[in-house]
Amino acid sequence: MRLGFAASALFRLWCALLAALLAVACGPLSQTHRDPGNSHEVATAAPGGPATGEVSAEITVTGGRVSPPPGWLEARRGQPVSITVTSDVADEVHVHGYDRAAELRPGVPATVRFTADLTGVFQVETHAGKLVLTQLAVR
Ligand SMILES: [Cu+2]
Repeated sequence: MRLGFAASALFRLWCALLAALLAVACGPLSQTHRDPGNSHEVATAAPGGPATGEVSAEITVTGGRVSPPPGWLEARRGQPVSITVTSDVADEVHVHGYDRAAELRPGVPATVRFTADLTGVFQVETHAGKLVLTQLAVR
């Protein structure tokens, strides 16, 4: 009896913990949430040149539609990345893994800039609209 109670209390504690973890999984102040994605596909991509210049993307969100349609943004490790997003509604753009975010005001372009020092595939999304803007592949 005693053991059963302890076990169920532990179970409930675990559930609460898990729920808390899930709740913050995509919050603006969340810890890095890295999506491994199809990293093997990236590995088979054609090798790029030296890490020079800036990799940049300009993305527009209008009426819940992403333009250009979500694709890949490829960068070499160490390359500077610049992602500019213009949304017709207030939102937040978030680069997973790098955990960079920028506030989006309606019609005002916002740019997230960082150095691609982590390899992998990272989703770039909006939080309110829950739209995938692009996938950043760093190798
Ligand atoms: Cu996110």
